[in-house]
Amino acid sequence: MKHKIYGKELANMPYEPRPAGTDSPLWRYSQNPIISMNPFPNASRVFNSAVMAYNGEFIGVFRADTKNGIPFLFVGHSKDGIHFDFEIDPIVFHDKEGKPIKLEYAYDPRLVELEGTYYIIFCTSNHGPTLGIGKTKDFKDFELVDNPFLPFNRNGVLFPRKINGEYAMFSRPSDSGHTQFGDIFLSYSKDMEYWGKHRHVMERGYEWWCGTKIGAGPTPIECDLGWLVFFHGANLTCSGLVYSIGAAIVDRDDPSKVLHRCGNFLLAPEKIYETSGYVPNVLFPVSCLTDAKTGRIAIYAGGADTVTELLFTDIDTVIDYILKYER
Ligand code: BMA
Repeated sequence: MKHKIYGKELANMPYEPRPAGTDSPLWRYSQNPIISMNPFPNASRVFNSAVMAYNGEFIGVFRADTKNGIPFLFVGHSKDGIHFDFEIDPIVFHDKEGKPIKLEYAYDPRLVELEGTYYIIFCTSNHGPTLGIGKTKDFKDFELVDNPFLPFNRNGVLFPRKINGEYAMFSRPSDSGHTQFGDIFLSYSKDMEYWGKHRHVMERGYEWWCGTKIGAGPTPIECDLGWLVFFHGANLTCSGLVYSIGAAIVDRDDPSKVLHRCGNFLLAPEKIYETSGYVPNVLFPVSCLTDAKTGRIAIYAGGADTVTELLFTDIDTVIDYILKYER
């Protein structure tokens, strides 16, 4: 390996080598999609969901659009990171005093362990879409932080460790609807409740494929060059937005500094489960697993707002590609 992932080993993560005949920097699992429509009672579609290693196995917080169309978050368990058993009741968060909170909706969760607590960052409503921060120690009891961000905001991605002593979070300020603009920003917090020191990180419109908006995806991966950041980029076409996957490397001590940004997308919707579905032409990366020993990376992504799929790469392949097509 030329490059190094700074993180834990994860020998049992799902992985397949790049198939012959492709030079794509990301490749799809041969058995995709891993979660198809109607996977459990009251869930019509599970997509844009987050998975992490947990107690030698895997756990996920899943966005399921329920049978009345409203998205909520559900826990799922897996031995192999591919086949999941879902809990059929949605996560119910409570406030600091233990009082249950009734959310209007919850979607696009990101999941990260930090100092022994598991944080779920997702989109929920506080008089319009904005970021919710949930926390749990055991995936049974879930507390919600008291309205950390103003509306309108989405795509909150928490860094997996403090940076210069503070929590750091990417987000994408937006509007109340299907936002047709959006850059990635960085915010800091000393206590996970009050966020500030906002910095602009990356703009849309760098290239056509991400001309309308961009938003951070999986938890940033710490590597020898800095933080490897996968993100989605959307481009407005005559038949709506097309969502592809991009990547960049930002500075380890100041993630608002972009060191390398790939001009090309890494993967765009091509397969039928990405180009056809509830919302066609959406490939939306949300979480990843990494193995520091081999440099392997697995990405969980939503396909067409309908299914969940797995993609693979490795640290050398992805960094070589970013540097080759750096803009
Ligand atoms: C975004 C979010 C995502 C969704 C995408 C495409 O605004 O709502 O959940 O995957 O649109 O519909």
